[in-house]
Amino acid sequence: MSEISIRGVQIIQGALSPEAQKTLVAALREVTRQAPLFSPMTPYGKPMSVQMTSAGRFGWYSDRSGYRYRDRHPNGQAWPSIPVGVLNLWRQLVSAERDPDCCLINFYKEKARMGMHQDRDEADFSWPVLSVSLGDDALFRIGNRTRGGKTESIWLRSGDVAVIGGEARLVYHGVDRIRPGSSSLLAKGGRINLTCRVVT
Ligand SMILES: O=C(O)CCC(=O)C(=O)O
Ligand SMILES: [Mn+2]
Repeated sequence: MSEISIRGVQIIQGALSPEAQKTLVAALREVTRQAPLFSPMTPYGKPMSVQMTSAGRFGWYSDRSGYRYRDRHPNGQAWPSIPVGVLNLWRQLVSAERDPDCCLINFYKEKARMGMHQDRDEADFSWPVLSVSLGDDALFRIGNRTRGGKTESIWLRSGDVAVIGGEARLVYHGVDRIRPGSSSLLAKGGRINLTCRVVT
């Protein structure tokens, strides 16, 4: 385990052991069984390349009406609970006082990417965002608190965890690409990212 900070984003490399990663993936399979992955539409009318679902009180959602949180999956059911392994990470690395309201589950197939954006659909930016990487490596880009300017990139690997809080809470960030086949954690390949946030 080693820790680095890039533009205030704290990255804990190797935070999850291979065993812990496997346990988490099994729990996530149960979440996606109840709340299947879907490809949200951007407000601009293009489907995202990343597939998503959520666990927790709220799930992140997007369509023609914009980005927001909803209390149910598009199938009409409440979101499943956040797996305890994720809650434990949050309690260790972010807060033992309050659990996250949302654990967004992003799934990247080989060509998926995520454009530069801020996480800003939450009510209180004093709460950090916790981000967990599982499966194939991802080239994560970190920019500034306003769009544009110089950026720095880092390859996030399976088991790495990032805490995006404090001065870094509103930095632009995105995923340029994944490195297909770089991990054997997921039988069919790809990358899972978990993004936990306090919403209200
Ligand atoms: O996949 C990642 O590492 C980042 C995901 C992200 O930024 C988000 O879901 O807001
Ligand atoms: Mn984000």
